[in-house]
Amino acid sequence: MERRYKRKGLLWLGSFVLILILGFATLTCTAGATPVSENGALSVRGTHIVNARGNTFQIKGVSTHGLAWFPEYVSKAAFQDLRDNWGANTVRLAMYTAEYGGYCSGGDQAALKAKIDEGVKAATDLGMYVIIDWHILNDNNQPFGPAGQNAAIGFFTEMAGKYRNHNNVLYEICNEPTSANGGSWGNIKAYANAVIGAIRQIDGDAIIIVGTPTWSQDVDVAAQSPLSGGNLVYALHFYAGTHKESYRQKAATAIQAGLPLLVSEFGISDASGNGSLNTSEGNKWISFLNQHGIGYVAWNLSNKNESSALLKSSVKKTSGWSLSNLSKSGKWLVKKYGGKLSGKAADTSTKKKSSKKTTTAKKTTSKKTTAKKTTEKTTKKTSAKTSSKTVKATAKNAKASVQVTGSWFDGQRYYTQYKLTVKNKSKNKLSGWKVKVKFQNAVQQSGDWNGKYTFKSNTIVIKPVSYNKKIAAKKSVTDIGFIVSSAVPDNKVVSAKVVK
Ligand code: IDC
Repeated sequence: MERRYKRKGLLWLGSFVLILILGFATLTCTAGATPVSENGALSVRGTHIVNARGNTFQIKGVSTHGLAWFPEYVSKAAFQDLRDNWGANTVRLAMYTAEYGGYCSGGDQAALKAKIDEGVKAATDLGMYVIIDWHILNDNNQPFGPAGQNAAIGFFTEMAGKYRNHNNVLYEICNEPTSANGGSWGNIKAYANAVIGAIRQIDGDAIIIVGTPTWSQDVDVAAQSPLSGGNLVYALHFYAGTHKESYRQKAATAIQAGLPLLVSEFGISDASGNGSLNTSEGNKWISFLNQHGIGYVAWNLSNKNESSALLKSSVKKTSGWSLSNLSKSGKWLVKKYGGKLSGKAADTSTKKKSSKKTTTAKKTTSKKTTAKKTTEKTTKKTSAKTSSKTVKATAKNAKASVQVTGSWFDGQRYYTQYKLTVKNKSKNKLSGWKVKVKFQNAVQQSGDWNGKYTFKSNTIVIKPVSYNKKIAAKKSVTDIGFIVSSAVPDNKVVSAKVVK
């Protein structure tokens, strides 16, 4: 008898455990559904990107900043936040070809490719789509000329070889063609045919994103004479602070002509990536794109001190962000993407708690005031070191220095990329600055960022932009850079000085 009972008991226990296991497996399967597991390989049909079942699939992505610039945000933990808390299904890996350790301007190519591998692996593990972006911009080293084209073919041949069996990798072959970098539609087409040809020999069906003239705005021009071949989409970029209705009109014209578009980069700042945000134009853009089933990817995942950065500049965390860690752009984006962080339920619960929070907050503020007082005291004590005076920058109180960060030859001219640092040596705050850089021989402007530049024969005068104008005592501004070209090799900098 006893034995029998025992056996029966064991049987019951066994079935119970089995049910538990099965139940858990179904649960984890649903919980484990990812954008890629649900949609499979993407392709292009008509003016839409579609999933494996042929239904319109809207990319909702986040772009990294430059991979050499902010490599710390390329990780599984960060991308998982984008997927689970921000509502993104795609990551774009932006690899500059010229600026800041660019792939074609002396940047560490092996390190850049290792970053891409890391990014693709993270996205693949998370079931997210990933765009490998050849981020041409201010490069006057002719990205559409023979040297640029060969570099792109070499790069994408390698990428396609590695990722041909991935169903989640997209290739973006030229971020933003401009007249300055030689990107007329004719030149882009010739380049695209060559680069696409190279990719297609290895990977027959991955989606390829092709940039369009004038910083990927003239999709209407591309629509008049599209490329042949399947699974191609054309890049449309906008920054809502600058690009409004007339640019949506261009998009509408292109769509009407049957051109498939993807907004592989956008922001709600102005076109510089900085300045005030225009959320109402941003909202108009998103509803326009939703209406047409067009996907979009937001610029940029970093804490850079610029309004298009999606994280607050004070936030040092590289993943595990709360809503309060996000910049205004970031908060707006998460709301648009319907991410968990902006969830309505979460909102109401915080509202209920908020009255409590304010009172505690008040208490902490009063504590803070005492803290402030003590800091004030200490600052007074140390005031011999720094002062609250604001003065103009002179050669005496500030120092300018330039550093070569890359150089190359395009077959005709010699290009050099520089980084400029302006250091405030004094104990006073500087209200502004102006730097003169003198070369041995004449230079031509080929690219610049984060400053206002005047080029004249062999000198460049550089003035700040709004956010790097003031320099606190003993501090420096960095992150300013430019590219010059010379007719002769080895054109050295004679002097870099702070001038009045
Ligand atoms: C900007 C970055 C900025 C960096 C600059 C370099 O936001 O931090 O100093 O590039 O030139 C684009 C480009 C994108 C730009 C962005 C904002 O694709 O690289 O990033 N933008 O200017 N096209 C339109 C705007």
